[in-house]
Amino acid sequence: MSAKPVMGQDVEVMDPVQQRLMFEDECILVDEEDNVVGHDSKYNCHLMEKIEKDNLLHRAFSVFLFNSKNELLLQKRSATKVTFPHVWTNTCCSHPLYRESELIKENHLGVRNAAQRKLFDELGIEAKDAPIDEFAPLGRILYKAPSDGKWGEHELDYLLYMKRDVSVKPNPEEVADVQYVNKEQLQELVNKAKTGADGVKLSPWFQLVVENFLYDWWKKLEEGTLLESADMKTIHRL
Ligand code: DMA
Ligand code: MN
Repeated sequence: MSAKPVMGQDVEVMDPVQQRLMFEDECILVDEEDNVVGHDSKYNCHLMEKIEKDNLLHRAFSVFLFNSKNELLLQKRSATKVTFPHVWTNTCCSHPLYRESELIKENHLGVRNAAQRKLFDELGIEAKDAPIDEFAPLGRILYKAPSDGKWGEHELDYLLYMKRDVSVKPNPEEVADVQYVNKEQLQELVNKAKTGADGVKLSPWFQLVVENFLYDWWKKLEEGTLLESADMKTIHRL
């Protein structure tokens, strides 16, 4: 499965840090039931042409970090991200890699290890502030989304919840801006994204979570029943 990527012109203009990750990160390929079927470079997994031709689907995670006031931490992706630059999205998104520690199935430990790694890489949140046990998987979604003509996503995405007050030090290579939002503030951002006001855009996966789950999560968070409602059996095809 891991055909050598062809170096195109785009590679020369790609930000060097993001370029390195495109070739060093080896993503986990899964079938639509989330069984591991192989691995391939982050580069290949996000090339729309390859996704369509080989039906490549890879495993991913999306962290939703709330503070003690039940506000959700959002990030704006940096201008140098190859896929979906400049868009507002949930706290942190990335991929568990094809390595032993991130392939562990029990209690979704592999995905949670990856989430801890990336919270530090992207937001400077230290491991002691993001203990593995405190990432709670709430569900899984499967979706496909083009970024521009060339790049896109086709992911089986674990939605991970954590509630904790943390100190954040965004890495400018990854993150252009951060903000905490309550329900009303998120709705304002969603409205702006609809009309394009202030140039606001949302990532497609965050938009799907907002439309399908987030307000219900907020309600359950206020009632204290969110963790009971986790469903790791269903894979929601959105
Ligand atoms: C990929 O995120 C994961 C999802 C859920 C879209 P990303 O493009 O931010 O990955 P990375 O941080 O590894 O570049
Ligand atoms: Mn991806």
